[in-house]
Amino acid sequence: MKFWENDTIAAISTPIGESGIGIVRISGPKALEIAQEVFRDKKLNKTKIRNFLSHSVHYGFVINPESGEKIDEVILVLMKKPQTYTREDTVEFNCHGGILSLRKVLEAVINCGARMAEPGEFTKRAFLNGRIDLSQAEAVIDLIQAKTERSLSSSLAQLGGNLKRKITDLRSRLIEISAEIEAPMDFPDQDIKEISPKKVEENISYLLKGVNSLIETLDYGKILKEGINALIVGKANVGKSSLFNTLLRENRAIVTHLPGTTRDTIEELVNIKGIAFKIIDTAGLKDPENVIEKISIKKMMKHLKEARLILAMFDASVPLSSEDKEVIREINKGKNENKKVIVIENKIDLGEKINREKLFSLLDIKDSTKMSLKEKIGIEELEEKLARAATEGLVIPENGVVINNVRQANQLNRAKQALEQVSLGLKKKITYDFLTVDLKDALDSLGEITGDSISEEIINDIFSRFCIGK
Ligand SMILES: Nc1nc2c(ncn2[C@@H]2O[C@H](COP(=O)(O)OP(=O)(O)O)[C@@H](O)[C@H]2O)c(=O)[nH]1
Ligand SMILES: [Mg+2]
Repeated sequence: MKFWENDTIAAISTPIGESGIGIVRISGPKALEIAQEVFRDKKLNKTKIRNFLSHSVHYGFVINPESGEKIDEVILVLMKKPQTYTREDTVEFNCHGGILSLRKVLEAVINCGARMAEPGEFTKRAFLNGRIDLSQAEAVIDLIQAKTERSLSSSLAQLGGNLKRKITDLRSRLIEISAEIEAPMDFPDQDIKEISPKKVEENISYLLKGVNSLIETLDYGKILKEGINALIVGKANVGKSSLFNTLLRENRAIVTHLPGTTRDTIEELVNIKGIAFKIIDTAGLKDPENVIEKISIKKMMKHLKEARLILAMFDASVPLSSEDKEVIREINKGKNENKKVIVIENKIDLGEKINREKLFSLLDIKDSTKMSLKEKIGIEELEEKLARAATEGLVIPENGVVINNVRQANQLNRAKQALEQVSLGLKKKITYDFLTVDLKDALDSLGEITGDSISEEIINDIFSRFCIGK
């Protein structure tokens, strides 16, 4: 894809398959002309589309302009620039959603001079035409892929420009300070007063604070975007699969039958309190290799490494067994500050014979969730604990500005390092002209987040992750 193309593009913008309607979208300087070639009104007459009001809809047909044969009955949606997604003239044909008719409509449009759009090319045009910045364009992908309410509202906020505004604020502060530093050097004869190191230092620390507060939101942003792994562990028959099924039933499964990362697990993505959790259960006794329970516990524990959350289940109705102790040993082995363990005492409907003090001291915990999956006790409490554990210790910004991708994080870290260099330089009292390189570097890195300073390859890389027709 070339950096800048001013031709007219077209694509099927709805999923391929049978559906109520399907949309073929055309954008570019010739969108109206091309649409006119293939569109006929209800009496099959050619109409002057340019005379239609912008943002109006029209009933008619798409025909093959060579043969005159009808392809589909459609609603034409006309949107003249600049108030469109791409800021170019845009026409959308709402067709009957059959695969073949959509392809034929697209083909007719292509034959009349449009080019097949590359993935994300409509959104790329919105960016190149200045309607949105790069952080907003990235929010479009996140919005499409959002699986929970929280990730949806976070990407909507970014699409609304909250990250863009924050970055723009930091950049303009940087530009101001650079100008004040450079002016006396650029115009030595004009007797411009040099800015005091104290004032530079104040500005740099303001900027560092701003950059750091964004970097801190990455962990939360990633959880919103990618979800968090929660592994259920416990001895045989303690109720692991029952818990897995209960969590699925009570909460919408986001993706059914997520392929397990290994053959010995089943995993489902569920939405609990607005956060996506990948709940992992060991496949259990259906797998002949797992019949011997000792092996099963070992296999389960193999997954301890990758899980951020462990749901450790014990049977409250019987004393702790040697198997329980093996589970506890494995959990303790894998413990670290990034891992959280939620302890569940299941089957309380059958009485409580478990030695709770012993359990708490072996695991070094102060609290557990008493549960009966049979009587539906403790499930809401567990869900609240899950949501709390997922976000505990993370910075959840009040203003909603969250970064969630590595590209943005890398640029912020680069800006941070450059600003720290400036700060160091001030302490060492080096001359101002040495600071300007680092100031420029900080400015460029922030500019890459919004797309103000960015290379063609990076832009192409970002938009290639989109789907066709967006
Ligand atoms: N009484 C009672 N039985 C339960 C409870 N939770 C699970 N069970 C039963 O315990 C048995 C084993 O459950 P399962 O979920 O397959 O355990 P897993 O081997 O850990 O996956 C099943 O018969 C369940 O119906 C509970 O809270 N109370
Ligand atoms: Mg099971």
